[in-house]
Amino acid sequence: MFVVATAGHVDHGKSTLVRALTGMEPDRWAEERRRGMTIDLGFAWTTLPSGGTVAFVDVPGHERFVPNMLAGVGPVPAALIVVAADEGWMPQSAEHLAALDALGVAYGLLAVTRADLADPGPATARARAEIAETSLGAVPAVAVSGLTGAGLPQLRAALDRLAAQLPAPVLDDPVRLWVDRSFTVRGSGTVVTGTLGAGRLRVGDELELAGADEPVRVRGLHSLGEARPQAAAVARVAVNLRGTPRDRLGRGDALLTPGRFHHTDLVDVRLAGDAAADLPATLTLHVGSAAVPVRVRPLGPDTVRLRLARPLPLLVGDRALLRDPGRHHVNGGVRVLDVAPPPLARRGAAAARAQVLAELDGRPDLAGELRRRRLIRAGTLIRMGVAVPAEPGRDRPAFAEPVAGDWLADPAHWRWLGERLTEEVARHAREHPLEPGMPVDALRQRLALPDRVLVEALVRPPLRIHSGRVGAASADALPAPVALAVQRVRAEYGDRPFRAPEADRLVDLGLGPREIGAAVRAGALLRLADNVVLLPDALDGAVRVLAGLPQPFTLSAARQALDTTRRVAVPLLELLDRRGATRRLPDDARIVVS
Ligand SMILES: Nc1nc2c(ncn2[C@@H]2O[C@H](COP(=O)(O)OP(=O)(O)O)[C@@H](O)[C@H]2O)c(=O)[nH]1
Ligand SMILES: [Mg+2]
Repeated sequence: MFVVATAGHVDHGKSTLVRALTGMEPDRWAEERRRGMTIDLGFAWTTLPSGGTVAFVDVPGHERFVPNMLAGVGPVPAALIVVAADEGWMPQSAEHLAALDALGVAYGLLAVTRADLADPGPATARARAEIAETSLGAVPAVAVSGLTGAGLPQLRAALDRLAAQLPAPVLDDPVRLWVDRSFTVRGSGTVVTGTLGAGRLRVGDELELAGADEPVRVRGLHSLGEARPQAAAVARVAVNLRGTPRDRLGRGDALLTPGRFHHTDLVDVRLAGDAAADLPATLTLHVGSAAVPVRVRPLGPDTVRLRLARPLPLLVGDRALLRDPGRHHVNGGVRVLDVAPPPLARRGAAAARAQVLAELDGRPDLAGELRRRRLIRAGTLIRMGVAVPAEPGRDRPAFAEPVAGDWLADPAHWRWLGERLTEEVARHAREHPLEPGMPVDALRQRLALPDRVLVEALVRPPLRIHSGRVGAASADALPAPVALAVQRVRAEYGDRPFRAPEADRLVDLGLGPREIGAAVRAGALLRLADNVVLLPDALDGAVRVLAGLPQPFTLSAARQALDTTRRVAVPLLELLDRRGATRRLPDDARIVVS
């Protein structure tokens, strides 16, 4: 289905045109029919020559009802702009076009109506020139008469061509259905309607409703007047909700895929339109079908912070518009840059923030978010509209690998935290020499980390966690028999550090695979291969010895210098290669990397 919203000045023939195209009555209210004027949104649909369906959201043109118009066009990506041949370009032609431009609507069509009353040429030329200046660019124009039916076949064909241009909807995206109407159907309960722009809905789905504690359940779905088990974007849908009172929701609310949206009453945005400094302190933010009063705080020349009167489920990159209801003025389009911006408490924070915002363009950017937020859960980012590759693999860069649980960290910040942790543990050991390490929770507070699992993930050998404390792993911390065995290795091999105990000597010492494993985890032994272990300080010693050799050196030269056997020398050099201390050359000789 292809959904298009009408736009244009009052009495220019929008509703007449929708009626002529669909045979349906877009003016639903008795008052609208009595006054011959659209007040609220109307809905109608028809089949196009291609066999596809077009659904119209017919909007009111009168200046008093611009907020209703905005609720209709907000979620719809294409517009049918209507201008009367006999009246030409009028104030709400301009205001509606400014709104479409502010929302970044890029697909449209011009219908010059009432062509039976006047030459459509001048109105067409003026309207096309105005539209060309906006996000819609050059649009096709068709002269029509809703009265005589002239031009309607051409308009249908043009609608078909427009439908073919629209990008395919993303069916895997979460649902955010902005409610444009809600009513009660006897025997069924509450029904809401909206334009489903992405994702799918099925009968039985649970959805989130802002402000409701419980999820709401889809009891029935209608699209184009028929009951359906499911609906896929793009579609006009009517959703029957189980057990949700009618007064719980209305226009401007949104039904959401649970857990996928961040409700926010504070956003930083970029403006296209009036300069930030020229905006009044209070305006109305229109996004989706919602209209919410906002307080405006200018930050940069074209960036502002908006405090919303009620929270909305907004995502980075969302488009919205700011309007001054008193002046009938669309102040401009808004691109959401940040839906969870930092507080601006310190002196100079606003200026610093303006600099950060100057770099943002509203395209979700995972690396940038991590750099700015340093540490954040993947789920939190996803709820802000920042995609995080879920599966390890080709598409997931290293910085998108969780450091613990679903926590992501900026790599530089994570390294810095690791260093801080080591310092704190060392300091604690100096101040409390008799304690067996620093409590994990004290470290968590010291490093201001939001979750214990982060502390645990930062602990690396030679540090380790034991009984809720982080301390230096030492032979003392090992089970007594293992500690004793390691001490004997040290006694026997301390003066020939590159000689590894033979397998039967290990057995004599009581060092089986499990004991060796414990000693290695504690950092008391270094395992080169099965049954080949050295004392942990051997690595640095080996690099010093090898650096003293003429470079490059052969395996045999290394073995002799280290006074050891191939059994040790081969895996030892391979380990040094892996750690980047030595490099193997094509001819199998090596050099020490300084
Ligand atoms: N002669 C003529 N009158 C029209 C045409 N389209 C609309 N009208 C009349 O113009 C008035 C306003 O039309 P309407 O569709 O309600 O305008 P809207 O406010 O843009 O929805 C009505 O009296 C219509 O009958 C047309 O193509 N030719
Ligand atoms: Mg109308």
